[in-house]
This record gives sequence, structure tokens and C-alpha cells, in this order.
Amino acid sequence: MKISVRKWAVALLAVAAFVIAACGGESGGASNGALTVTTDGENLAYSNAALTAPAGKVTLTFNNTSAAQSHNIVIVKGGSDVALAVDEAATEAGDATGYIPADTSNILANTKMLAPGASETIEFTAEAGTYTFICTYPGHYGGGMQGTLTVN
Ligand SMILES: [Cu+2]
Repeated sequence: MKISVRKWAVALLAVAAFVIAACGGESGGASNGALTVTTDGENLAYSNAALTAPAGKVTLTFNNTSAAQSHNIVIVKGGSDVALAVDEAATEAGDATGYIPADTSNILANTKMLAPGASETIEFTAEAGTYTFICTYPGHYGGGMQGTLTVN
């Protein structure tokens, strides 16, 4: 009886270790299209300005860790020229729209304008290409709050 209990305990531990290892592997994230971005303290910057994801469904979580500033992520279909146009249109659209332009044809996806400490997860489908992501709060893109999403 004593021996069989010990064998059972060893088997249980082995199964537990396997389950923990398997779960740990799946939470790797970026390789399966799950991205996480935070703000870089109180700087006008993202923690990770170079994102990559495989083509297809992408899940992106944005954590605004600033204590004082509102931020968003707007993923633009193009480079800095398109980003600048979207940013200008966002400023014109104003606070009432969360600084999202009415014409979203150049926007692949975006979060809401997030208050300090807020976060949001968005899902979108991305084709292969290079996209620029920016914060459209007035002055933030101009201040350097931008990055590049590469979809392969
Ligand atoms: Cu911002």
C-alpha cells in the first residue's frame, strides 16, 4: 500500500510537470500572432517599436502604463507619409472622436484613446506588408510615438 501510494504520487508529479511545461510553451505569444505593447513610461514612445506577426489573425493588447497621458495605437496602411496624413486628420477629428478620423480607409486597426492605466485588446486580420503604428493624441506622433509592424 505504501509503495503504490508513492508511485501514484510520482506519476501525478510527472503529469503536473508535463502540463506546466506545455502551458508555458503556449504562452510564448508573439509567434502565433499575439502581440503586447506598453507605453515607455512617460516618454512619447512605445515599449516595443518593432513588432512582427505572421499574416492572418493578429491579437494586439495595448497597455497604457502612463500615469498622466492618454494614448492609443492606430495601425496605418503605409509609411510615414500616410501616418502623417492620418495624424493630421485625427487632430482635426478632435477629442469627441477619440482622435480617430472619419475616413478610416488608411487605418488597418486601432484601439480607443485609452486613459492612463487603461488597456485594450483588439483583433484584426493583416496581410503581409509593413505598417506604421502611431498614437494620434495631438503632438504624440510628432513627438516620436510610433513604431513599425511587419507582417510576414
Ligand atoms: Cu500618445
